[in-house]
Amino acid sequence: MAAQATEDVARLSQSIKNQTKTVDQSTPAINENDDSEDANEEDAGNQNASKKKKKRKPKKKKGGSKTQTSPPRVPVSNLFPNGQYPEGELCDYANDNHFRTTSEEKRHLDRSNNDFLQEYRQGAEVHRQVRQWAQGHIKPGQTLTEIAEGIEDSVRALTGHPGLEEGDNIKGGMGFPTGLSINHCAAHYTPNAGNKVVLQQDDVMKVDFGAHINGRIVDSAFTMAFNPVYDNLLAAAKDATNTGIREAGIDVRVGDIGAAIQEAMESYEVELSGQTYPVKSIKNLNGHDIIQHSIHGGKSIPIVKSSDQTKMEEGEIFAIETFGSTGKGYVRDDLETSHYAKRADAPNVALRVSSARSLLSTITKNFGTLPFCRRYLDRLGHEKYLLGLNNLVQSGIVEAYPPLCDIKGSYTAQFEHVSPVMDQAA
Ligand code: HZT
Ligand code: MN
Ligand code: MN
Repeated sequence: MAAQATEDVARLSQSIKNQTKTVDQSTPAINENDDSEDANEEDAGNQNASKKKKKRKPKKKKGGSKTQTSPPRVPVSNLFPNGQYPEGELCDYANDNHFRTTSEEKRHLDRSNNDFLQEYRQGAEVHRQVRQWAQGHIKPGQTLTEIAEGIEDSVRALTGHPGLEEGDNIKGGMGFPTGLSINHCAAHYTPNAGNKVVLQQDDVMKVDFGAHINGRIVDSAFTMAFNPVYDNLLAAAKDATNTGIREAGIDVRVGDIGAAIQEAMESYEVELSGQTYPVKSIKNLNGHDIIQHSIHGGKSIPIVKSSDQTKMEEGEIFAIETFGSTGKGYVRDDLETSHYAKRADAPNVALRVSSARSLLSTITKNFGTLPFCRRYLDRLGHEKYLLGLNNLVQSGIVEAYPPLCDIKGSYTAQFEHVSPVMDQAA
């Protein structure tokens, strides 16, 4: 498989100079950390695989390990002691008329943006290391619960925020619940307590998780399949997402990005048991901008042709995500809800249900407006909270995000990366 653009937040060092388009290539001068997709997974995975047997193996040096463990447990801040995280992959915009500011103004912007860029780069490094471990270790036969907990324990360890002390999860940790959506389900499925679902050999699973540092959410997803019959479906969504990243840029209309994404996506077809299916862009799923502590800033990036004239603006951060489907190309709410988030514009209403009041206090202290799931309430020790939670949803304080599924029997694939839109010409 060719190297793909997989840097999460990768485009943090985007230059808009007239260079060739480099979404699928690393650019050695700028990008020293191309994760070259799955190429590193064996290394990443096997490092400590035989830890228990090889007792005579040389001990780690004093002063902390400089390599990641498997499963990942070493905070990335230990691996990058000088705080300089990789800048990620450079990607030139498809168009080149994006110079907005003078060099002097740019230097000022670079400095004032530096903290937030550093936080994004740290979150991206956490995502990259956890993703590489997950890609090498997720296998059919595992339960969704163990897969989700494996990812979440890793993200929390690598951010250095276990998230059990009050307020710790606001400083860093999971940016939103680990989506593990299978087959016709495209998004927002994660197991609730007691879920016994086991990943199957012929499943197509979207793994969508977020790492955040100080509310800067790295939102990135990939799709796993163990049967090569789905290769074209995955390739379609990967191509479509990379196309979206290439098209993104200052003053670009989001409707035009949607058209380019759809064209890439729908140039693929998949053959399953002798039947040929055109790959469709799921027309009611979108990419989105991200603002601090909010997974959705208010702008959406369509993945089909659209007349939406909204423009991307300099300094905005976008999650470019695309979904391909062999079904209707349209999702609806289905199955039990697991994902929730306190609304940024939550009304200040008097709550008559006492369990709703105590739950809201927990949500506010531990998640703020970051999305959470029922398992995250369980691990904080909350019990029998469903009535209270539903009351918060009914009161308009908390928003429920039910799983989004196409028709039964269909298959969906997703890829997603964060793409800052910045004029950072050095
Ligand atoms: C909502 C709740 C979550 C944002 C996109 C998404 C996963 O579909 C505007 C456009 C996590 C994320 C979100 F718990 N959603 N990205 N990754 N889901 S969205 C959306 O609700 S809002 C798309
Ligand atoms: Mn996502
Ligand atoms: Mn997203």
